[in-house]
Amino acid sequence: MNYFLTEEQQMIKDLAAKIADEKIKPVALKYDEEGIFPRDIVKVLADSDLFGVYIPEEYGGFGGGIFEMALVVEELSRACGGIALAYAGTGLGTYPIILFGTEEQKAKYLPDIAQGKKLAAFGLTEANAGSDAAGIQTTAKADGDEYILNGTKQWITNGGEAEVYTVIACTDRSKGARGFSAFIVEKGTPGFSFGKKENKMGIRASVTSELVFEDCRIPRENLLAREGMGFLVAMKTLDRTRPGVASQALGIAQGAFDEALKYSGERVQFDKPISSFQAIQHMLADMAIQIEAARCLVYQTCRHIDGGAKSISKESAISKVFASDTAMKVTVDAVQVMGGYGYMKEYPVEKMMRDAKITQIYEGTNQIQRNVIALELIKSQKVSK
Ligand code: COS
Repeated sequence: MNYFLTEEQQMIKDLAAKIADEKIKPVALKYDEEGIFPRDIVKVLADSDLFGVYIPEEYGGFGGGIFEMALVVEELSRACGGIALAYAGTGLGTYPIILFGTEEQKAKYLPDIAQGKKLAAFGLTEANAGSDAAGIQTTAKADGDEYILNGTKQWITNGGEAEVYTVIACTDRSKGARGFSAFIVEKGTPGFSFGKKENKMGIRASVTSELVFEDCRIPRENLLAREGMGFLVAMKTLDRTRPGVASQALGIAQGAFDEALKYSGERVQFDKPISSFQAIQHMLADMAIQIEAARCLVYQTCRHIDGGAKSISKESAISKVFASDTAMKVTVDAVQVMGGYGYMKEYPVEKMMRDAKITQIYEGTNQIQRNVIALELIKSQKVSK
């Protein structure tokens, strides 16, 4: 399908694809097996100016949007969904600053992120606040011209590796969802440390850690937006980054499909390549149908958001659900097409199947996405009455 990308978008996609094929594919299995954070790949992405594609030009970026970010994430994820996360997790941590940062905050943080000198991370989730994001316990107490943060964030992508963290904390418990605030916290701030590093099923080249705040003092100027707007900062960020998860899922699905298709032409059984059997042909066709449908949806959702559409929560959730469910199905089928070999760690589809699972879970489980979609549908019906 020709998606009629602009010349710049095609260039970005091709560049990311080249890095995926030449630099990521050769190390993907090793980094997964050994849980190696891909500092070398981060450097290649930085040297190629890919970190800046979604950052405004005045802060050293390319001036693109969600779509440009998604194109990079898709291509990198085709080779490794875990390695791609150093990049995608930075996007998640950076968007609160792009959306809500003051001139000073943007000027201070975005240029280094655009150049890939600093990675970012987003701290919302806690041990008892996953789907129920409003259940967070981390507090930020105003004290003169500072805030004092206390609490622990859990399962934070890029935790420990990133230099810039956007963190949601409670400033007034009595106000419910309007009692949260968002802050920028820099690595190295006294009272800010990193706890448990998780041992995961998939995306093992990505680091997932706890963020621990113990009387961590940050200057008042690190408050993003206004006090009480933290939940909104989180929700508006996730509305824009869920298509990023969708593109990660899309890339993983494409990577698994490519492997299965290639294998089906090489593997001979009953004196014929298995691609000559209709049972395999139909599986391949179904995989291709789902991937193309997911790509149409993800690309159009990105264009919808970048085009300035007002209502984006439902569309963003739809693309995340569809693409991640597709990734899960396609990777399972890729393993099936490749049979015993597909199940072995020497072949990449086993890893892709493990990597795919998280896309149905993080940045809001697919059940939460369905809540978002259903609530929007019901709301729109009430408005039209
Ligand atoms: N954009 C703007 N405002 C939003 C919003 C959005 N997408 N979603 C919610 N809000 C607002 C609501 O309008 C409401 O505002 P008012 O107080 O003015 O009425 C407020 O935020 C609270 O919303 P709501 O009552 O719907 O909040 P809930 O606690 O019921 O939670 C869900 C809503 C489930 C959608 C939210 O908790 C969520 O997204 N959970 C998943 C979190 C997640 O993605 N975690 C992964 C972390 S990053 S890996």
